[in-house]
Amino acid sequence: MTVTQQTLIIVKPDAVQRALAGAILSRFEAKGLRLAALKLLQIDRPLAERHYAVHQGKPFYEGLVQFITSGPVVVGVLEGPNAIEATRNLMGATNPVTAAPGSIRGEFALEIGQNLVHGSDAPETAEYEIGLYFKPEDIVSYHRDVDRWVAE
Ligand code: DAT
Ligand code: MG
Repeated sequence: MTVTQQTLIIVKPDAVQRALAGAILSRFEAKGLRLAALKLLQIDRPLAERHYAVHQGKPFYEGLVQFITSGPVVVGVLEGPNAIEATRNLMGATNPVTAAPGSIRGEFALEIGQNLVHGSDAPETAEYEIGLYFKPEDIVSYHRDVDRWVAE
């Protein structure tokens, strides 16, 4: 079933440092998803802890927080039909070694700790994560003329 959704993406510090931010955003745009919000910032520790709260206590948690706070990121909201699952599929599996060729992680990354991109994994997660980075008035929900050529 097609349902219009919003999802949060983060172009992670490794992607910004490797000058892949534009290429990664392009993939989502080319898929047909709309950017509904976008900004560059450096995530601080309290924000990282809120973002990755579900992973607290896992062996990789500390490294994950260190990594996501290590440099600027580009954070955005994508909107469109089935945006959450479409974004996750474009990202590829969490471990880039097994991520499908053609996916962002499959094409551009090699290590789970530096896997370039984040995308919300469910509607509730998306709502929570969007709220961490954007005020309601920062999000611009709109339609483009081309949208009717992407989804009926
Ligand atoms: P995803 O980013 O695909 O949603 P996740 O939510 O399970 O994956 O984990 C969040 C991030 O934590 C992931 O992008 C990279 C890191 N991570 C997950 N599992 C890991 C592991 N086993 N070792 C090291 N880092 C890991
Ligand atoms: Mg996740």
